[in-house]
Amino acid sequence: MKLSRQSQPNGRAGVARDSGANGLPRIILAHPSGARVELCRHGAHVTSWKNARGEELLFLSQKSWFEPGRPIRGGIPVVFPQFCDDGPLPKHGFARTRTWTPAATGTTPDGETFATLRLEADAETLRLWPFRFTLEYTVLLSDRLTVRLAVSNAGDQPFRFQAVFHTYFRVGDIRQTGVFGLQGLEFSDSLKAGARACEARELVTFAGETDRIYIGASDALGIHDGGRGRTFSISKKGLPDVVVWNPWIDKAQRMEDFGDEEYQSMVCVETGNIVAPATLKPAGRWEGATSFFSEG
Ligand code: TA6
Repeated sequence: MKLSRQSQPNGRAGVARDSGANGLPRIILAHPSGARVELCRHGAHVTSWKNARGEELLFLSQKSWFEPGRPIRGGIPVVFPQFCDDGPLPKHGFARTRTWTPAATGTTPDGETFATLRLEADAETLRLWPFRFTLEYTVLLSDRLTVRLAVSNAGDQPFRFQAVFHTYFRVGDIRQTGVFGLQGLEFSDSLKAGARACEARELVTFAGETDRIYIGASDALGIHDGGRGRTFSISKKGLPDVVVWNPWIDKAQRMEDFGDEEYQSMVCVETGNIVAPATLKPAGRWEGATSFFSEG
């Protein structure tokens, strides 16, 4: 598919390509509103989303790796075809450590600046996971940020997969942060071997390590960032489950690519199909999308 190159007219809008950390190839999306996204071909990883005031809305660890074969810590990791250790593959699957190919860039009829990256099965992935897949990941920027993943089965065998946008939001102070839209949901507590419980709170707040998979969440949820007086609205489609994660003090200290104090300025609110993996027949196609909007 021809890659449409678009200069950045008046330096404010369009798509450009450059090299980011460690020389990794990157795509820059700039919207006329002044919003800006950085998208690394390594892992098709959104590493930065800035609002029109130039404020960074995503968390990216100061100690993140930017090297082949290792995941970037922060931004929006693309988790496919396996969530966490929920199977025999490397944790969170292989999509986040592969180099993706630019497939298309430009502006949509609705005025969003976008880039589409593609990943196809190859000898290495087939050794790990014996299925022929094609992924098309599209990042769209306007006054909001939308990420959309299309999974196609290019082989002759059905396959099951999990897909998650493992989004790291930047917050002023985790102790003044709460996630809303989860009240009444059943969740699996990853800190208690997946024990199930029901979320009683209107606002999920943090006073320690938190690692929960909320099952069958509504398509509208969000985060109150009290430290910055900001609210993130999150809307999702085709992704029933929501993971809420903060490593807190001890786990932060155990993570080599994460600063000891960085747990205070991030929260992961992840959207995906986890508890009930999707099954795709030959020639089948699946889509999941999430949009983020930040106020304040
Ligand atoms: O999505 C939550 C989680 O599964 C946590 O258990 C934690 O391990 C996090 O993902 C980060 O995983 P990673 O492999 O990127 O270190």
